[in-house]
Amino acid sequence: MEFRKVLGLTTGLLGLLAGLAVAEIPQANATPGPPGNKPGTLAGAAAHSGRYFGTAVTASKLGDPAYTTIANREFDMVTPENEMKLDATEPRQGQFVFTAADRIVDWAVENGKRVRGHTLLWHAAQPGWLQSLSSSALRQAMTDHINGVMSHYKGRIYAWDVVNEAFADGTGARRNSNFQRTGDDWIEAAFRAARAADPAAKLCYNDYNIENWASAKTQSVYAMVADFRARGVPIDCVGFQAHFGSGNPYDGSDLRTTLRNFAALGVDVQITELDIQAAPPATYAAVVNDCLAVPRCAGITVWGVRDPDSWRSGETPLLFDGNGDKKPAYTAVLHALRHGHHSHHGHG
Ligand code: 9MR
Repeated sequence: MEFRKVLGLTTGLLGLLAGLAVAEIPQANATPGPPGNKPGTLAGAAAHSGRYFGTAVTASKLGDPAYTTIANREFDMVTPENEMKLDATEPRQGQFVFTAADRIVDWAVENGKRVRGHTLLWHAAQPGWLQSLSSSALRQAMTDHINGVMSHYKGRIYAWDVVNEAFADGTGARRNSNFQRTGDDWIEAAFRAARAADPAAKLCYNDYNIENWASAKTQSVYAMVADFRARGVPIDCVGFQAHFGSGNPYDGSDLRTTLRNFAALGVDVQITELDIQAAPPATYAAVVNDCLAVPRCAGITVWGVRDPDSWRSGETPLLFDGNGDKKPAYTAVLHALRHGHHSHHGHG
């Protein structure tokens, strides 16, 4: 964000202070949610315990006032749904394109929101040139990609999903991907490069189907994070996507156990892509309560605003319907955020 842009978009002393903070203090992106948080909103209710409440945002919908009205009112954290993926940001090797991602980041900052960067290295959504590389050329391209994207957004991202979905379902082995074929140490190399590129950003490992403690995949990710912590590989957070439904049922208090156990390793935990098949209010409330119960659970992000915005729209898994009206799940989440037994999330 340009300093001048901050001045232009805010008024008076507050704007000046915000501009100075962004210009001079690298940790400025770690300030709490916007002062505009209203009590009757998800972000406002979450802020009471020091947490954020976020949503995935699509750049192409930022011109739709029905969409932006809800997104702006209810959420104080934003994740670009696709615009920061490898195919979007580096469509040709060494030629970075940030147009769509910048639209989202600018919108977020203009509206007092923080941003989760998603994602630097993922087996999916890769441009063709990257898929055709291997061994040391691929490893170099991975590092170059991290440096290119993170330096563009330096100081403006609350947390990066440095590596996304690197483990296989079922066995808990590493997922077989071009990245994995460059050697087991690709994940730690990515985290080290990321720390150097933007020391102010929290660095997360993000995955799905790691909500249930007993699953082999969860155990493998846990072992990796424990190993990273023990060896000083820089990692600050673990993102639990939490795409729940018949394929990945929400299982009672199990998510809370998982969040607690990961937090005990000394990392923040975050719910990063929450959606639940048919949006049962009780399950949504239970997920919120699981996060509230764990002091190091920093916040919750839902994966889209209205049901038709969802990647699995047929399952109507979100908090707002196609008319933009609040669903019963919304009311359950808001109630849990306001009245649940919550621990306070400290700023780590
Ligand atoms: O919701 C995203 C969808 O629009 C994209 O087509 C898809 C492929 O890039 O990715 C979806 O988001 C995924 C996220 O990036 C990682 N976790 C699983 C999400 C749902 O598939």
